[in-house]
Amino acid sequence: MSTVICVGPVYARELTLWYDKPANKGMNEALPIGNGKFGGLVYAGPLQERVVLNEISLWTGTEISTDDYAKMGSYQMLGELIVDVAPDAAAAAVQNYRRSLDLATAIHNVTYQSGGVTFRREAFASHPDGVMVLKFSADRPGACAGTVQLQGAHKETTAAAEGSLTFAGTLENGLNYEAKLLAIHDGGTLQAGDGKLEFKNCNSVTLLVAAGTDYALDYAHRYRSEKPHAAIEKLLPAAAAKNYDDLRAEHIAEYKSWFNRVALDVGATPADRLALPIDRRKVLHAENGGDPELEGLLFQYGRYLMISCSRPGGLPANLQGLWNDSNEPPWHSDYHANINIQMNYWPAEPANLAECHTTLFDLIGSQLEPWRKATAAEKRFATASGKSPGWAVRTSHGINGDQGWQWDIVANAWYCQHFWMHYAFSGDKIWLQSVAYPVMKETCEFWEVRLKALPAGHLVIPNGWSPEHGPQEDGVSYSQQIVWDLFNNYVAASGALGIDASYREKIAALRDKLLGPQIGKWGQLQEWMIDRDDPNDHHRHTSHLFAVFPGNWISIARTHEFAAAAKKSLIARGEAADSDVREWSFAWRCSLYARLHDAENAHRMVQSLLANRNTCLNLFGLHPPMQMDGNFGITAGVCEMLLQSHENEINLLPALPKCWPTGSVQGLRARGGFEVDIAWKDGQLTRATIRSKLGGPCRLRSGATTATLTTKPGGSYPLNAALQ
Ligand code: FUC
Repeated sequence: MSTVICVGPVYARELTLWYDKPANKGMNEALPIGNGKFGGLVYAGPLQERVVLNEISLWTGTEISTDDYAKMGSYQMLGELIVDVAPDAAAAAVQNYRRSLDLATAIHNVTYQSGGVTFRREAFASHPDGVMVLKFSADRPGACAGTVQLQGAHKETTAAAEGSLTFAGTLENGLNYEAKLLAIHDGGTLQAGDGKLEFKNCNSVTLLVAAGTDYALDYAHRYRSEKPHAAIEKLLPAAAAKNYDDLRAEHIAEYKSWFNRVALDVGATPADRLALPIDRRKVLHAENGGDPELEGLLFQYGRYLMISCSRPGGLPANLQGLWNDSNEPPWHSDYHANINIQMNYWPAEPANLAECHTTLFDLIGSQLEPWRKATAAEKRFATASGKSPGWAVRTSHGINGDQGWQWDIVANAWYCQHFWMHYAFSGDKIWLQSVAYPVMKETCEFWEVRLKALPAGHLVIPNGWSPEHGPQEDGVSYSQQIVWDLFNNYVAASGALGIDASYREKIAALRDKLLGPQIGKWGQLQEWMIDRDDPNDHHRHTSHLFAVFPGNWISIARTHEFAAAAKKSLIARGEAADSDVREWSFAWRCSLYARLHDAENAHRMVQSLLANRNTCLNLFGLHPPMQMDGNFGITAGVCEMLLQSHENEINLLPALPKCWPTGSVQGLRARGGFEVDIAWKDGQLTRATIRSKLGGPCRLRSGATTATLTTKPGGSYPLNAALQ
């Protein structure tokens, strides 16, 4: 059975992660649900449902800029929901157990049989209703019984009242938070007592959970606003007034308005493979390939996770997205500015979730003031005039003006690339002028005063660091490339807006004097000004290849020699099993190979990400315990394999691997305000459709064939293999 399911206007293949065993190791095995701000990891034990609850703004920390990581804030766990079902029959035999997460509907399911009864549970996090919903039901009337507990992760006392459980608290930094559960039963009884709810002889029980904090993306009010109590007290009764089927239908419809924008089909998996649970398919595929639907699912998982943890008005996905089962998560589950947070947002524009990208801009905007202050106070940033214009950021930061560990001096410029990207895909000049441009210009002002001239006249960034590799010194390639990217994008931005012409000329001149990429003694792209790269160095970062991806200083078409050197470096960096190459490294390498038009190696990265070394049972990126950058990064990598638009043209299928001979993709976005559908057969483009949002010329490429379309705003242009 090769299932093709209808997901609205387009068709996609099977998109269900399913397992025949409950989750044991939480972060690695439980399945994530989320409405962008509030979500949970669902463990799905047959006789106990446990959901680790998370609220994306539950952070410790206050304004600080320090090298001492420990002093920075940390993302916290909110609490957990525990439902012991059939507590009197814990020993009852369970048969045909199955838990699953359907990416097409964002609904988690559990089914099993016990004592001749089929039990069923559904769970989802609704964005339109702002609540998590869990329904426990059975096919025999009156068969549902159990106890419900809601526990905070900070030693709160839970209050049980008629049909509800509540806990609330205040973190050390004054952040107030609250969570509340309402239980609605059909038939039977429901009683409160001893901090729990107990239900008996019910036909079904529906639990509604809401949570919030008084966090606001607002430095002027020191990141605080209204306490969450009133909002929770509004959300829960409003949701309780609806019936379950309506809550479910509204959730699915709203979720699909995001998810269905892109459909991908890279081939059918044989029926015997498809019939296996994901954990088996994952191992078989990583070893032998042959499961294209799993690769399609991995691509869509990145989109699912983004829709579930990064919604406009909220916070961006942190190192673990939204999901966290500890108050001391690795790296504080922070925003890591030397690759990780950027990688999280690589797929946002091409994979048609641009609105999710705004969470990153809002967070940066809300932190600029404390970052400016910290920059001005930092001795190493003082200039000859004594002033330090602009802002910089350390490698790790939180959401309360707190940042820890080393300055990543070019992260400000890398953040600006995201502002530019958002404009480049949408063409929204009002947003460019009001939001992006001021940040980009201020960042140029930081950089223009601190470049150092070499004797030959080239400009270098002083005292940089190739993350987290080698010495701190002048002219590190990572720094050169990222500042070049900033200047280049700034010049384009001010040109597009027709403003600041003389400053634009100044920045263009500085850009053109920056020391460029250099090719070293073994033909590699140098990581440093000094030709010291070791061909046996398999470090996880590929910072010196920024200019290939996500930058575009180096390209196959324009700078072939440098592209060849970059490929040498990339191959040498490798992915050796005994190296520290991580899940996110594979994702970055995927996009790099795609940009170098090396389809087979790009695909190898996709396949390798599914190896147990790189992904957990629940397909989260495995960087003990987990990290989500690899999930987002691989979605971006697949986009780059199928469509590239960084060279002022839309390149269709620039890195199509042999094992995806026939397929299609609908709804990818390209720079210039285009949306693109592509179909191919036997490795060759068969047709494409370009939808133009803004109008204007559209340059197209398919291999050596090129064409230019004249488009109108709102126009749709079907093309054949000859681009006609
Ligand atoms: C970067 C990486 C590490 C890890 C950390 C959170 O610094 O070098 O591998 O992903 O971020």
